[in-house]
Amino acid sequence: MKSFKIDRWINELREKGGGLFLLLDPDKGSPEELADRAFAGVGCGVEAILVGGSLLLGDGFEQTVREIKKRVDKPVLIFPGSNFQLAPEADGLLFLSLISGRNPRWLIEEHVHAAPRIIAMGLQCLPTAYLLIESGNATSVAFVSGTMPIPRNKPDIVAAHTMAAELLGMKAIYLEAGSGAKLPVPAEIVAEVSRKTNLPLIVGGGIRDVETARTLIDSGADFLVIGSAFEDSGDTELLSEIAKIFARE
Ligand code: 1GP
Repeated sequence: MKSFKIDRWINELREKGGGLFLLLDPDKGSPEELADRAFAGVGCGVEAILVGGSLLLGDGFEQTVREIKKRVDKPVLIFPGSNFQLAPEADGLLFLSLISGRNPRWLIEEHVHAAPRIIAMGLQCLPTAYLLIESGNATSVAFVSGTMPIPRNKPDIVAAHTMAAELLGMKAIYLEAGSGAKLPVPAEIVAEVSRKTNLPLIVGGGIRDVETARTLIDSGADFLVIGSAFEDSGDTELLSEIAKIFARE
């Protein structure tokens, strides 16, 4: 994928109707097992593999990205939980700034530590506004980042954040309920953000069934991210069914 350009790729995919991304946590299996899972995901129609997690306990991150790259022909993108999650073989990186929070570490500090290595590795970045939405349970990302998610019943507050992100020049929005969230991002929030901003809109956290996926897509999500549901069950049918929703003829 030498000619791969991450911002062009996501905008072209969005114009074609969006797509499903599969998130793999590098701590949840050996590099080979995760590569198998990525391969299965691509077989179900996922458009990209995201690799990352809030906490990285093992030391196999680079190896995991390398193994996945050997097995799939879709972009392998880093979804970094910290500046330690970098790998030169990745096709790109969601350069996340946790703008729903007020913790400088996740707004800019991790980025400062990562930037020289990102440039040295030649990794392409998609500057992404990352927002945590309250999801009915405590999630790793809220705990680890030490930030308070935005209340579920405040679409206007979420939209104001995403409007600011667009004015700041960010290139994508990720609305996050948190991995294993009890409740996914509310459809009303997705709809409000979709109305008020014009950036590729990624939604993830707590998506476990086709109906939820359909509602989020109908509300304006361009991309959905599934992690736990596939990690827990290996249910390829679920991934295929959700991937098919995007194939609007
Ligand atoms: C987490 O949005 C992703 O960052 C995916 O969440 O694991 O709940 O699918 P799940």
